[in-house]
Amino acid sequence: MRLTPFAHALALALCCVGARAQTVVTIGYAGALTGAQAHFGKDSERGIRLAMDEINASHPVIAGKPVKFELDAQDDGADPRQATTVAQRFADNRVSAVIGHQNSGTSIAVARIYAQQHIAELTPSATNPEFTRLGFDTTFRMLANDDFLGEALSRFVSGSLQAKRVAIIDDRTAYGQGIAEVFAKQVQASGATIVAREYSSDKAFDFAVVLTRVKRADPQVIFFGGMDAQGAPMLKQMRQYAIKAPLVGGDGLCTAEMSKLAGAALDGNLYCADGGRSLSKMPGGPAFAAKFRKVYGEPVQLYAPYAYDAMMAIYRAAALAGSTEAPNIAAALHRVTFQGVTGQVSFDAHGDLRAPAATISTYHGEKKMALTEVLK
Ligand code: ABU
Repeated sequence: MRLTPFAHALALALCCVGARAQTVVTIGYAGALTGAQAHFGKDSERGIRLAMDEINASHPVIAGKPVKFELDAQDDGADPRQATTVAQRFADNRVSAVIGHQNSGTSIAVARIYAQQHIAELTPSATNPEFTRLGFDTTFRMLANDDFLGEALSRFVSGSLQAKRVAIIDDRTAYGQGIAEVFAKQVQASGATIVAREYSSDKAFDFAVVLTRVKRADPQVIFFGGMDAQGAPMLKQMRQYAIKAPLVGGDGLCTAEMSKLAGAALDGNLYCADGGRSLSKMPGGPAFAAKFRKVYGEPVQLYAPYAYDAMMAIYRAAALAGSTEAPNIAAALHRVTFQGVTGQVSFDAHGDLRAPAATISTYHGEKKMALTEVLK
């Protein structure tokens, strides 16, 4: 049969559109995109988008088919109940993997929903050890957990700061309470005494009652398990009450935002631990920081490089599996190994990093300065 010139052109067009058609692969992301923790959530979302743009620009092909990755970013408000609604939506929409959730409380609350659907849940920021010990093979963490951070901090407090009298406050969240308990156990084992144990919440901004009691106990160090939105006003109020002890805490306090929130009270008065190497020492850190600033006009807060690596891990898992189906990606993530922006990415049987790191930093003026690095 001979085709008319028009039919020939149409057939050619249909053929080539078909050949170039891309399969859209949706990745879910969940974090706080509104509220006092939105700077964390936006930071991670931006890290994921940088990775996704790079992957899509390379015209990825999985199992012989061109694919395009798309992000479905949802606000879980750092709230376990809102996170459950988001997780159900991702499960119903059959996303190929989820990056998140941002917080330990939200990540733990939704882990079963993803496990039942065999959808991988890679958190770039939640550090409570329980998350990867729930018995699911779909939970993955891109940074050190609070067992590692709590131990690094207790060694620093007992060794470098030579503190013997320690006060501990936590915000009663899964993260704040968890890291405070690890720190308490470790620091006592190092010979220090806990002279005050106080509690607050992740909605509090006035710490007058707690700090009055802490001051009476005369600690050499105050440990706070919580986020920068509470840590910064706490630091300011410590100065108002003429408390000379420094504030010590985990990664939730170790952000770029901290210098904006705490202002002059920050200078030399905070020691905090990141769950990885400092940005300048990460293998891809300086290049990532420069690109991030160029694209977004702002510095990295904290978790963007881990979120970037989470997206790269998902892409590599899809390539390894030769599939974009969620269960195949989740299974292949256990075999992924690559040098990411943050360091070597490969997971142990629980889904924790095989080679985590921690960095203890302080702030001189507004500048974050790394003091001690701990590598596994
Ligand atoms: N890692 C501190 C911030 C997130 C969380 O674990 O809740």
